[in-house]
Amino acid sequence: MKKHPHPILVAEQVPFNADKPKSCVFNAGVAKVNGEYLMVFRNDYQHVQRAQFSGTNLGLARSPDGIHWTVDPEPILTTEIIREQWADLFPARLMPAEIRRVYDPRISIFDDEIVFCLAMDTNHGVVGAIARTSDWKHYECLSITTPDNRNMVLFPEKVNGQYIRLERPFPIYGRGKPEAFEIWSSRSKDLRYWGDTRLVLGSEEVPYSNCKIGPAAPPIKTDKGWLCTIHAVEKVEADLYAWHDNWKKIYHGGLILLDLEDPSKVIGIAKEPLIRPELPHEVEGFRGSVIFPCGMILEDDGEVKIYYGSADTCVGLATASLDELLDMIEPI
Ligand code: BMA
Repeated sequence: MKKHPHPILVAEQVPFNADKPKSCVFNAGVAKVNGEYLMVFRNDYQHVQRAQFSGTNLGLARSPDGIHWTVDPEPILTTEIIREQWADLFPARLMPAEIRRVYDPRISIFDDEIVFCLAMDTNHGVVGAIARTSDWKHYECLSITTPDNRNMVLFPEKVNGQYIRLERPFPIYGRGKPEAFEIWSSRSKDLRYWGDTRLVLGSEEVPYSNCKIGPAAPPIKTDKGWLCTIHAVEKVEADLYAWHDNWKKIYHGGLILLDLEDPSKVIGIAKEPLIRPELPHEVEGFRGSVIFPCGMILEDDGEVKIYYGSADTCVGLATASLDELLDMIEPI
């Protein structure tokens, strides 16, 4: 993988929340539509100077080449917008406070419409949401999961007549080990009703993870299978660089290959991390040593662009040829 030495999106490029004591842009979904690159990124900001962030927006950036980005003047999605447009998802007596924030968008294009997967924090748990928009103003909620679930990504096309998603529930009861969450998949005929849920990959099968893993960017189709990025967490003893105390998790980007006909079946895995935190902007930030891919584009010439949240602070870009990535895969 070849990394761009500097982040390709930083908070200083964002026209909103620039006045806040801290503002971060990271975990961005990316799609290419009629030659233009679109990025929906997460923007966490503080109202006042203190350790924790107090608000999260989603912003939209556009680029002619996937490298140089211009950010739209206003956020496209805020907690307030979602509280207003999705009020009927929750009992009226609990709204609007029930929805606390939406974040970590992964975007897909179906029939010229943008379909997002989002994580949504509510007072009754974290849910995965799937939403559709055609104007960046109105967001139709197609489905939400039960808690606790997030990191959902959609496959770019139906497989055997069904939409497929990867997801990462995080159950805390009923298992021998704490905080070891894994990747599951579900299918749907219409993006609304999901079922046929299967366990895809256990965290213990990923050599560079000792706790949790999750789906990263929407997969791309290759002759050999569905190429999927994951994030994989390695807990360490020592404190890592962060803007708060007690940060002890390294997030690596990883790669797996899923069966073309049955994408709930893993057929290969890269035994080494695909993207490790190494560069200054990857190891130092709000949470240092975090690589969190949410976007992947296959170009016509076979180059693959992988966009990742870097240290929960900015957006990084790594590139490789498709052949290079497939060569990393070993049968599981
Ligand atoms: C995960 C998610 C991500 C975040 C990562 C590192 O659990 O919350 O949004 O980037 O932790 O903080």
